[in-house]
Amino acid sequence: MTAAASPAVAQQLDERVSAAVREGLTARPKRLPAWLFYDEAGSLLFDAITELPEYYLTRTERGILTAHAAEMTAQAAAGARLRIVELGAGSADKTRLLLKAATELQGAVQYEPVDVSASALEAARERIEREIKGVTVTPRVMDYTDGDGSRLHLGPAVAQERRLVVYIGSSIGNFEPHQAAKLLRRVRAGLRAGDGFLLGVDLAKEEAALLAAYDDAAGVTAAFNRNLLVRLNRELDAEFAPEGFAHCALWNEAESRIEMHLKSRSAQRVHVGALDLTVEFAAGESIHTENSYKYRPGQVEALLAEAGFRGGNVDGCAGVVCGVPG
Ligand code: AVJ
Repeated sequence: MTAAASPAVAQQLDERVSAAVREGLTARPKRLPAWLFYDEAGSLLFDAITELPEYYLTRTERGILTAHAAEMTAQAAAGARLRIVELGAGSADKTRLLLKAATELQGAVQYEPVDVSASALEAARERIEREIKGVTVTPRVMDYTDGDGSRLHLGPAVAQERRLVVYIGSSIGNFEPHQAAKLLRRVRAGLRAGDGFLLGVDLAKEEAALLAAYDDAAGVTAAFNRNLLVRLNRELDAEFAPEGFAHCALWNEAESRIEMHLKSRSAQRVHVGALDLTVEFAAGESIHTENSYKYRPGQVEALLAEAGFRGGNVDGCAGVVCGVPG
């Protein structure tokens, strides 16, 4: 069963999409927010990206979790009972490694995935409860990026329990550094002494490897990028010709980020019906659709320390488990 979004939730999303598209396409340079990628088709395209030979992120993170899930959960539990909360859980595919380790450690575990997609959460709950004995899933539909500077609501703090908040997949890479810092502070404010945080980030590496990961030979990332335009055509009655825009991925060394753009192949005018808006493009003009920040060694640790965590790096890799000082 897939949980359909309630009409009220669907309408809120429509309004959020309209506002973001109007703002982004009237800005100079033009931009669209990366969260717009994830409609149904976009989520499937992203799943396909994670299996591409060039997209090293998912494979690398799965490797780290496979090697260290037992160590990570034991360290986070520190002898107490562990409860796992995951931000932006999506399909929760890699989290299964942690849940398995937690059930091996303590027999049973409570798992609270948080995501904006009710249908993704429901599918994850069904699959996890069926496949991993001992896991009780209580999904929460919430936009964890919402809420200016306030404490992140992480569900009940239960006496004698420690929470491990999991934020993996390099999702934090989509945030500007100051936004990332703010999110970490909000997570910290939602935790108590002794709780833990597991963060998966991608590090800067050789440019060729980065570019290949965001411009794969099979063209899946290009389709993922252009799907934005397909989505605007469907949801906002826009008249984009997706092939009239080139997929473009570039490495911005100064900002340490991969950027994705959709570059107009010609001078053109595109009408967006639902917004009563006509957007003009010069030949070669682009819409900036994503930033994916790649951290430098030491940067995440510094960000975490500033947010009030004390850290332990796992295996010198991209995974960081840290605790709240008690
Ligand atoms: C889901 C944000 C981690 O930045 O690598 C994949 C999204 N964009 N290919 C990333 C993405 C293009 C991805 N994150």
